[in-house]
Amino acid sequence: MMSLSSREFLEMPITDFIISSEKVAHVQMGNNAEHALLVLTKTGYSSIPVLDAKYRLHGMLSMRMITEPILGMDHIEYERLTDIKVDEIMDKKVATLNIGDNFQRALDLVINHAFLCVIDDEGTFMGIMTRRVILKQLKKHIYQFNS
Ligand code: 2BA
Repeated sequence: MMSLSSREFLEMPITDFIISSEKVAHVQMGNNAEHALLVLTKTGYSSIPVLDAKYRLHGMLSMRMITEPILGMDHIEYERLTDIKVDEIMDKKVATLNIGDNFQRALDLVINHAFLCVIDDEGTFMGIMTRRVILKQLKKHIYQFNS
C-alpha cells in the first residue's frame, strides 16, 4: 500500500476488503434449526448471515439463538430442532455496511461487531467485512509511520 495520510486511509472505499458472498457460510430463510446447528458447528463460526433465495440479507444467526428455545425444564429438547425455522429465531437487527461506504464507517461499527454484512442499494448481500481484515489494514497503516 502506498503511503496514505490518516484522512486518506479513513476515506478508502471498503470494496477491496470484502470477503465475497460465495465464500461466506450462511443459512437460508426457511431452513430449520437443525440444519443451522450443523452449519454453525461444521464451519466453526459463531454467527452467520441469514439470506433468501435472491441473496437478500434478512438477519443473523448464532448458536445461542438455536439452543435457547430448545432448553426445557430438565433436558434439551433436540427433537424440536426440525420444527423451528431460522426466520423465527434469527436477530433481524443487523449492522450493515453499504458497498459505497468508506473505511471510517467500517472502523466505527466493528468496535461492537465481529463482522459486518455488506449490502448494495437493493439490499442484496455482497459479503462481509471482518474485524480481522479491518485490524490488519489498520496495523499496516499505523506501522507505515513507525518503520
Ligand atoms: P467468530 O466465528 O467468533 O471468529 C472469531 C475469529 O476466530 C475470526 O475472526 C477468525 O480470526 C477466527 N476463526 C473462527 N473460525 C474460523 C474458521 N473456521 N477459519 C478461520 N478462522 C476462524 P474474523 O476473521 O475477524 O471473523 C469475525 C467473525 O466473522 C467470525 O466470528 C464469524 O462470525 C464471521 N465470519 C468470518 N468469516 C466468515 C465466513 N467465511 N463465513 C461466515 N462467517 C464468517
